[in-house]
Amino acid sequence: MKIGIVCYPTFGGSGVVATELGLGLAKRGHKIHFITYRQPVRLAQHHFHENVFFHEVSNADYPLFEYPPYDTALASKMVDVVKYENLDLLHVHYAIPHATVAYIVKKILLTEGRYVPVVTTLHGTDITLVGNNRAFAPVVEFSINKSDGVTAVSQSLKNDTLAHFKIAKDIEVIYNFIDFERFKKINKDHFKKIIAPNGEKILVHTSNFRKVKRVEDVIFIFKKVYEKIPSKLLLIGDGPERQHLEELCRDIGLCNEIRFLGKQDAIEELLAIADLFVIPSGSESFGLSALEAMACEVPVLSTNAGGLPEVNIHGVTGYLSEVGNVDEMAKYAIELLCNEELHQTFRRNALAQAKRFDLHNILPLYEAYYESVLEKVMIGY
Ligand code: GMT
Repeated sequence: MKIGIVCYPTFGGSGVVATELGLGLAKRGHKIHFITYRQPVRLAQHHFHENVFFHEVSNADYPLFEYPPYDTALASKMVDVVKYENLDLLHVHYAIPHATVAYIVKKILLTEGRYVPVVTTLHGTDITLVGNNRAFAPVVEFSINKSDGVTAVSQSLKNDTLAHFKIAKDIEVIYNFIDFERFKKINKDHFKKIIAPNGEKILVHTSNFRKVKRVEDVIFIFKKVYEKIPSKLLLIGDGPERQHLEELCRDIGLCNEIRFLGKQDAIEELLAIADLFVIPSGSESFGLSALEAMACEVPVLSTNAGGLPEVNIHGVTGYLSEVGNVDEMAKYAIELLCNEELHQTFRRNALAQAKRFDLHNILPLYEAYYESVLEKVMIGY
């Protein structure tokens, strides 16, 4: 198949999923055309592949435009690529604005007698935080309904979508996935010695440091753990909350125990030395970062928000608590980190659970879904 993938090229989960999906499909023989404003992060990290193409959307600037019209530039590029690369299907990731732009593209191509089916994948904040906002809601609802196929990355996100919007389409749940060739436990003992020279336990959090991630809670949980167990905290990623979080670490006197590592490409090397992954999000459609940790045999301390309970199993692969229940999360962390046998069991369980989301199991689901959408379009529904 010739597939156009539209996504955000940044470190965010939706861009990562879109890129890894495209690369996986390319290895299975499909021709994949990424269309976005910059080369996606995970694409830039990959070697050349003959089936992978990248089409950069360049935004026309003009003094009149206080906000350069990205949607228009993207639509034009999509029309161009569908026509000249003869694409069979467009798969857009993150509803805003991609599902809307895809609808316009479909309409433009129809004027030339060509129908390009559109699959939209909902990732999370496009529904739960941003999409639900009245400034976007009518357009998001309309665009989802106009897609030929709609997928959500968890059952919880599907339920949220149906609760927030009037959706006349079936939504297929296709979970996030993991590439075990990259995410696996590797030996990084030399690195562990640098971070935790006296054998301290290592807690890790990765995110985009937005409010919804509740990184403050990570720090408060860590403070309680540190009071009982010699430990270190690695905070990986960057975002709007970082300055405030650094100040918080100074205020509570834990600067030497908490390290801000910024954005990192080789997350798996950091997960290799982790004893516990902490994700206390207020909202989380799936929690790809938790899955990455589990694939590296790291148990997960999470909230029970959104799709997290579909990934992390309470008392088996980690623990789940109500959002904001820092005391309970710290208690669970201490219990686990003080019990070596339990910790080893959780490590094994985390890996076993992660295997359910193996890329090789999930890719065929997308392929089958594309086929079913194309078939429906052929027979006119
Ligand atoms: O806000 C983020 O976490 C980034 C966001 C994105 O769309 O880039 O991630 C969302 O999509 C990921 C991939 O499907 C999911 O694993 C994340 O759980 C989801 N984030 C939220 O729902 C907050």
